[in-house]
Amino acid sequence: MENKVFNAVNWNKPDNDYAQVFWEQNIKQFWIDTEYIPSKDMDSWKGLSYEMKSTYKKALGGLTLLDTLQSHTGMPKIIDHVDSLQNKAVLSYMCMMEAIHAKSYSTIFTTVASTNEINDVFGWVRENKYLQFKARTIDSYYRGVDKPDATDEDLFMALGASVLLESFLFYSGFFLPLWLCGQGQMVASADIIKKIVADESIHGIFVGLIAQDVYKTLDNKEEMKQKFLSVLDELYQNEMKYTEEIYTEVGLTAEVKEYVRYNGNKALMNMGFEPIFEVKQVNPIVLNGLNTETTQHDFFSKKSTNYEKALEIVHLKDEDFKMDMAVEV
Ligand code: MN3
Ligand code: MN3
Repeated sequence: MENKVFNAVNWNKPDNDYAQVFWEQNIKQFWIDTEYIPSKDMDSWKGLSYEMKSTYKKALGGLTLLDTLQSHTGMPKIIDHVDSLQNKAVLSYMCMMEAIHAKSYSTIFTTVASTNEINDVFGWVRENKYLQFKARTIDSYYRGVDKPDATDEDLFMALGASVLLESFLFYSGFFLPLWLCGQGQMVASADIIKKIVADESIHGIFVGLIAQDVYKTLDNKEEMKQKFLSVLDELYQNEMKYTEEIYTEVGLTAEVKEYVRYNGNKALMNMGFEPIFEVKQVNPIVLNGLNTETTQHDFFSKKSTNYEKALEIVHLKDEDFKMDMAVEV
């Protein structure tokens, strides 16, 4: 066995000019699903049409699949193959949040849907060919880094796939809760969704920066860029069909497709590439759903104002409980 040397992560010496900033921003954004109260949405849920409920459940089911894949495979594979120990630490934190994301949809489901309905959604996820295509495609690039002869090109494609998942593939699903929230419906559940959107926003930027670092070292940049663009195109075609399948019955297909293209351009920018999709206008109700005063999702913005956790923890000691019983007479 070779004598491999193991390094300890040293945060006193920056690995790059962004890991520290992303570490801090990620921690500022920490949240857990159980601190939200989606049961406030019960009346709103009852007021939705059968078709709208059906689309909502499918949208959340699809999102659950993507966050499951990201927490179990995407982040761990990337963590194992990037060089910087500080980047690995940031990714590990993000990985934990992916598990919270994946769980949080269940927190919404369990409030609004019956056990049978929930089982139907998870069954639908397993059988939906477009969702399975998304997962299979992204997963194949994640697993590419584990080949015995894997190169930096494989790492670049895994990072690129991750950016596509974070910055592009989620948005056909995010559209509906944001659109409903923009009109005052399902608002409490949307607070959870908006926390996820805010997290995915920094995940896409961070993984994009690592991808750009790897890209700089490649000899065949143009070839790899084209390879990335062809994966994007393949997934884009699939997103169009997925969108038609789940949104036609509620008449939102055109708007969702536009939102998908808008986010496709964001994914490209996160990779350091030029936007390629023509976007006329994103449905203002969706942007309204994102931009209520309760939540900010812009990078480096503060924590949302509707959720404040204590960031400074003071550990209590036994002495703290010894009250001074001396009474002045
Ligand atoms: Mn996530
Ligand atoms: Mn993510």
